[in-house]
Amino acid sequence: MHVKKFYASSMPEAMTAIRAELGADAIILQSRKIRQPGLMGFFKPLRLEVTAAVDKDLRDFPQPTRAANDDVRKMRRELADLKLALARVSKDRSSQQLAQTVRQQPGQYSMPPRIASLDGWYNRLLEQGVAVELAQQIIQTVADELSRWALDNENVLNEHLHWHLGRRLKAPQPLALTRGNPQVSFLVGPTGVGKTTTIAKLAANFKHQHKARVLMVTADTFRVAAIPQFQAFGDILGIPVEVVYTPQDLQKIISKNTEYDLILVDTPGRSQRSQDEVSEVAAFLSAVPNKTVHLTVAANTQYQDMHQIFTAFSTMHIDGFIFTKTDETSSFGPAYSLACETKTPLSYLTNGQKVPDDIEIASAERVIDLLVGEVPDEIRSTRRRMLAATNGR
Ligand SMILES: Nc1nc2c(ncn2[C@@H]2O[C@H](COP(=O)(O)OP(=O)(O)OP(=O)(O)O)[C@@H](O)[C@H]2O)c(=O)[nH]1
Ligand SMILES: [Mg+2]
Repeated sequence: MHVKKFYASSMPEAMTAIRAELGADAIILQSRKIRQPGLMGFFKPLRLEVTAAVDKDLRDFPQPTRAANDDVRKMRRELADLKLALARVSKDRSSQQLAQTVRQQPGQYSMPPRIASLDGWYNRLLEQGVAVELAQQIIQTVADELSRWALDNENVLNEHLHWHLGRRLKAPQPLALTRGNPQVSFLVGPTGVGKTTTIAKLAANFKHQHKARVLMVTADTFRVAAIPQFQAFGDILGIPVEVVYTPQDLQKIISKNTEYDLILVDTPGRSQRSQDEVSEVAAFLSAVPNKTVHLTVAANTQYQDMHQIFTAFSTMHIDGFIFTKTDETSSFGPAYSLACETKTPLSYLTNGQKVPDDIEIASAERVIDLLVGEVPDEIRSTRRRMLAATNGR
């Protein structure tokens, strides 16, 4: 058994040093925050002291022991059984409904009581609608990385889980301006999810906060009243508006409006079930070589439907997601799962009908809040440092 203390400013930094020095089998025995030595240490930020150990045979080390052995193997088996049982219940239910089933049939699922803390987290993720397989992976990874002591320590476990939830997300890709070179940005997605409203929110924010010259273009000439709605947003916001009927129209509008910083292109809502309809939108995108494309999905959509939407629209290159209507659901798991599984950045969240206020960049912190609820200040500040160290969010 080789035991060593590591000092770092964050858990990811400590983990990197531990993995480099002790290897992938190292486990964390303990972690605590300590003040830096000397008089001036009082004024400096707290350091993290992490005790880690590595040994091929941990049986000689009675307490704390690695949680990732028998318990976890048993847990893995039970999770696999659970997955099979759930799959049998109904193939087309959302994972949120599946979580409901878990609660209704507790006999089908019993985590070993010795890792009840993980059991609680696992159920919480399922209740939020996180996909079963993803929830299993998250819990499994945490179980593998933390010692028994850490798993029983609520704060350490919570911090670690929050960090894991955040590090699975790609960094958001909000629109970025290059002066003198108009950025053309499309919003695509199913009907009624809030594409036009989100375009208006983005346009107003870029105009007022970034002093950008913004042009709004709509290719939605299908829906009755779509053009007057678009025109009304333009008038209220004082932003010029163009309507295009064909991909060639769009090409012309873009090449003659080079003085703008941002050209936001609205597209007609298309059903993911109709590949023809989606292809019509794709034809508008093909007319513009340099562009960004955001797939707009309502956060209250069922998980299976979200997957279908992503599959149908992934014939276009999707740069990021915009999840709308977060105010209309208390389960953010399907949206979180889709972003993780498709490895696609989650760029914006919208949480209401108000233009321009109800939109924000999807920071990992905000996403985790939506997923697991608001957290105490202490966890929030540690989490912010850990996430910043991981992916600069
Ligand atoms: N609660 C809530 N409603 C929203 C949000 N975003 C948009 N809406 C509302 O959703 C409805 C549809 O919004 P639109 O912007 O017209 O949706 P769309 O995707 O452009 O619709 P189509 O063009 O018909 O495909 C409107 O009533 C919006 O006010 C949101 O974040 N929260
Ligand atoms: Mg619209």
